[in-house]
Amino acid sequence: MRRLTLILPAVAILAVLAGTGAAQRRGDGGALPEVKAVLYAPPAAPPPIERSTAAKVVVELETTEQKGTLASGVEYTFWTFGGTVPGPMLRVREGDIVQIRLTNQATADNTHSIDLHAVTGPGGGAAVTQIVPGEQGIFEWKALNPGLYVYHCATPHVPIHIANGMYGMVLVEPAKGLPHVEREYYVMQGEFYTKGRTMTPGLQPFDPEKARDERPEYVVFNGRMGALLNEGALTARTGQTVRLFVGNGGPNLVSSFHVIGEVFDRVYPEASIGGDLKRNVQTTLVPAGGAAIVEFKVDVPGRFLLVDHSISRAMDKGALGSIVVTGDDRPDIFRSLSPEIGKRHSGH
Ligand SMILES: [Cu+2]
Repeated sequence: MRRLTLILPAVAILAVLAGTGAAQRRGDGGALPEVKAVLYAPPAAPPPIERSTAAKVVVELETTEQKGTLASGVEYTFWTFGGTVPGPMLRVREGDIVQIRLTNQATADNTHSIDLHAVTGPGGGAAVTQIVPGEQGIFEWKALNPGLYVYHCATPHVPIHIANGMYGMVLVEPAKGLPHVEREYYVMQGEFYTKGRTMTPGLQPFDPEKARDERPEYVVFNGRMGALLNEGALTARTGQTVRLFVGNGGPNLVSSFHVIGEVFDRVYPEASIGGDLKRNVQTTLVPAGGAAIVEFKVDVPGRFLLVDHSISRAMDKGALGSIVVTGDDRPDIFRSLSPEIGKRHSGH
């Protein structure tokens, strides 16, 4: 209950920010064909949009509070959009009207909301979606700027909501779409601040002091240690081009995103679409509350590790994923001349 007293003043501030003098004109979404967004669990990205005209895209999203696995033997009570960390990736087209229908699960204990960085409007939507358990908030926004954007809960105390897993991404495709690639995946980094040290077993509560000091026990891709390893690995075949939609929920750390044994052929820096691409990049920065889009052709079979190259996070705190590439060897591109050493080294 103590949390409620913290929430109320800030909600009042957000309500003021929303303003009442804004034009009450109806949006132009009414005339557009209506499309229901299909939500996919990460690391799946929704398929490219095939429409060549605008639509009204209706997104039904539920906030939840649920126990889950943070690492082997470690449990955590995640707060989520749609039951996953990160929440489902949304994909709309530049010019679309997007209707967000946000429902707060009736069994939850906390108010939640959504701030989408793609939104032009008060709080990115958070000013009009502070909803108590069992309530629904609905608003519409026009996707004016193409790009890949983070969304997150913006209910005070905001760091707790984000650190508990309340983030995801929305891709606003440019009107002409993105260039065709064979594989697309959705990867999002985030930190967890647990009372117990990394790998201390059992249900771990959130540690507000560690969050304040920006000292996470876990830094992970897609909500838990090992989410993208072993059976969770991303996959591709040699010769294919892979596009990763990479986000960083934070709440605090900047990611130095790198794929070991690959060079990004193209990077959309800070997930900007329409600006200059960077070419031949080894490591790209993904700010907290920001994103990047990276593309690389996989030429050589093997296991390639995704890391935050602030490397203690990768090796000690979980910021480690993988993409497994199958296909024929390419000795013209890579070959070992010391096969005995290659055999005994099973790491990256
Ligand atoms: Cu929340």
